Amino acid sequence: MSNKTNYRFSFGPWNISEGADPFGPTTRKAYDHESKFALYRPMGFEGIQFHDDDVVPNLAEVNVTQALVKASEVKKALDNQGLVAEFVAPRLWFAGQTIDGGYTSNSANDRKYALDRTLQAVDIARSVGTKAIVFWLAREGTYIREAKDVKLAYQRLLEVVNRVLDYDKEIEIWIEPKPNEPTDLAFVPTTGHAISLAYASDDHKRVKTVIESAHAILANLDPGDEMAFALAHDKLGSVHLNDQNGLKYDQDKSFGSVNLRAAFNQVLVLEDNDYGRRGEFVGLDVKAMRTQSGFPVVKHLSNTRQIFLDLVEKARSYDRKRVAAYREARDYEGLELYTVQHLLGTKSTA
Ligand code: 3MF
Ligand code: MG
Repeated sequence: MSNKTNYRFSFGPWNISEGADPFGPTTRKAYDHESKFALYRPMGFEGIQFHDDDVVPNLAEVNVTQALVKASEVKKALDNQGLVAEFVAPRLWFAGQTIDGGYTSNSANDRKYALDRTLQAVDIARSVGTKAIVFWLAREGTYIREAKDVKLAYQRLLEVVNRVLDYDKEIEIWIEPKPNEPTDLAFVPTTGHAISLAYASDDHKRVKTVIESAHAILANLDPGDEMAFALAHDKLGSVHLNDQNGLKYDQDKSFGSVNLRAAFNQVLVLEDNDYGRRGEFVGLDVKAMRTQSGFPVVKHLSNTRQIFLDLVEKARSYDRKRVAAYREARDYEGLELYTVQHLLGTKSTA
């Protein structure tokens, strides 16, 4: 029997969306941004993942002081509802200054915009009550490889990491790797890249990763193995659980909905390594199907949480002694049948 962590769950407001995709408009009415906060506790969630402009929606139009006042107000609203901010991520993929990326843009002005906005995101994070900022390096990459000097780009990324660590001595940076989309070739495509950036930094203990299942699958890697690798370095800041049907666009499907066994193995890695005992969240990053109607549409979130908890039960009842015996005998065929039947809830007579 492994640990009995009571998992805490989080998701970002963008996970309640209107169904637009690159080929068609919205299919659902927008649900008021701040009203979303009231949906969290009743569904069993207590953490909110934020982009900087999810905290301060009109970020580009307000001055620095106004932004922090707004962030403190949001903090109070969260306190009142028993919620906490898990992290704040600077949204460096929307503004005109980030068309060619931020930290790795070929334009010095754009790079300055990205750094300034990131330092502001740190202040917003502290005001809303979290010490974690997430770098999802959306447009840090290229559409054609000749467009940027890649070695220089990695040096620029490291410089930004060090600037942020120096700017706030308590802040943690969690890098969320992704191999492609929106760019063709992304810098920091995998957990290994993120962790080597961490070790190259001035204070590696404050540089960790967020591992999103779908992002690992898009890199043709196993999400559970990526999580285990980060845990082996004590660098799993958070997870973004979801699922992905092969090497396509980023699908953000409900956790376990495509590959139940890979989902089980992710839960097993988290369970067996006491993930969550220091307050780490089980974060979700799931999108409802465009076909789904309702107001608000949240089943994909509650379903994913339930599937995770069901898999925790499966992980806790997985007979570790039996597993050890199969390993000892090197009977992996036997281990496979036991594992699959454990998931199916069936029992073989063989
Ligand atoms: C993109 C993502 C993002 C990040 C988010 C926080 C829209 O594939 O997964 O979600 O998770 O920006 O870093
Ligand atoms: Mg994500």
